[in-house]
Amino acid sequence: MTKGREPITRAVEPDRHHATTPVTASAPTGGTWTPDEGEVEQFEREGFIVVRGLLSDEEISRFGKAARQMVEDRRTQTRHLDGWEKVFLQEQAVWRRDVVLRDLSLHAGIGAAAARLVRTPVRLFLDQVICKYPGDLATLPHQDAPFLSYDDRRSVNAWIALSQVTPAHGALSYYRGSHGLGLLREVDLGTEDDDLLADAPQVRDRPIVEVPAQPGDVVFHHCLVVHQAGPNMTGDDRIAFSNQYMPEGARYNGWEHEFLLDLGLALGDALTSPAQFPAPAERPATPL
Ligand SMILES: O=C(O)CCC(=O)C(=O)O
Repeated sequence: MTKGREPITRAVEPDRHHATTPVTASAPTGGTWTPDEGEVEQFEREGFIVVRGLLSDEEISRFGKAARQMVEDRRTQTRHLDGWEKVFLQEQAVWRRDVVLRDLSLHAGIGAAAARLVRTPVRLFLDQVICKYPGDLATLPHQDAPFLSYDDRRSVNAWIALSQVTPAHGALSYYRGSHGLGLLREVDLGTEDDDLLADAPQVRDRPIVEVPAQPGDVVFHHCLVVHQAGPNMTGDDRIAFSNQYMPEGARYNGWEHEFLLDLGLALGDALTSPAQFPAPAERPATPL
């Protein structure tokens, strides 16, 4: 399915450390993956871990269909092709409004795995459908931490492939171990030339690992690990879902997001209301 634009090839700069074989775990039965101590240490060392086949076939089919529907509904609206929207579509706070996808936002197995990786109970901060349409630009190298509305770094993102993601579709790449560099500056992902690596050349010393993915694969990444994605040079939508988990008790630091605006948060508030930031497997009473 195309949206009628020529693919724009803003390539991600190749790197002499480039590798395409990530260190990988696999979920033996689909739907469950409980990282053992060695895998938790691997995540702590590398800043990310790839889990093949975490979703079951039934989940891939159900969630994939619902996400495609959301992407399709949005495609028919006018997209403002500037800023972020040249890079990917983001549909946020999905759990509050989609009866099917909320099961992925509140997925007990993925949430429990995230909690084990950061060694603390977690709540969902932000869930979103992400679609890189055909022709969408590369996602520039960045950390997630500068965009988070809390300062606690025990935060992990589960990036869940719902379509095939080859390098040509804009696969994610991670600078292995770059979370150890600490907090870098925010990147304006809506521009084409905000070059974090120019200001933080030490990132280039870290090997970059590209992560092609199949539907149902999940990459867990630390909020400080530097990552990027290539442009979508295919005619297919690259569809993913992502859950950003924060540690229990994280406090609001004033960073605004549109999905937070109606929640009435004050600086320093604990982000612990189950109706606003559910723990995985909690079933908030919020009407859909
Ligand atoms: O999907 C992408 O291209 C980037 C996603 C990302 O940066 C993230 O989920 O943290």
